[in-house]
Amino acid sequence: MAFDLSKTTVSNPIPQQDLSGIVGKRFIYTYANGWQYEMYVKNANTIDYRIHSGMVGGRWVKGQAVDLVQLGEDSFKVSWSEPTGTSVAVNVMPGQRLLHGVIFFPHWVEENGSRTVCFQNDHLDQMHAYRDAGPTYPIYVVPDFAKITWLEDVGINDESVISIAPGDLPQGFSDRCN
Ligand code: FER
Repeated sequence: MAFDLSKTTVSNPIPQQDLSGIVGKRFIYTYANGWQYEMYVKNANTIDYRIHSGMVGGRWVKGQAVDLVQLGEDSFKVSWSEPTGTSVAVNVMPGQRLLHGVIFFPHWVEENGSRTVCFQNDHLDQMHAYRDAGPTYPIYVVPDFAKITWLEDVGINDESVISIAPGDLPQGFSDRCN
């Protein structure tokens, strides 16, 4: 059945949810500004990701808690706040191979992005310390569309999908298109 937004009401504004079009998927995408990212939607509440290029290229993260909702038949929204204080909201349209992200960087990341370039899970206390030291403001807002160049269903909760640093992948890994 087609996605049905018509049944929402003031007292029940939440449309029918079917996350099967995004949960268990790995996708690689390049923003209009040239930054290349990879996201694995490990389950309905968790992503793993790698940043292949851009302002904080080389950064990678496992087990980031996210909010994930369906907005339309081919439209999903993933939102979260990082231990660094960076917040992200990504709209994903897998069927259209299209994505729109808005990244909200604290000022300290804009000034010293390389501090966040690591396997974050091994440096959570340090990231929290940087976050709390700031400065937070002004927030650097980066809104951009991206083209999804790779999309595959790899299944849920597979710790091997994102398990090595972006720089340790085989040559050309992120440049493959399908
Ligand atoms: C994305 C944009 C930004 C994304 C992750 C980030 C996995 C994370 C940014 C950061 O913490 O520096 O599309 O997808």
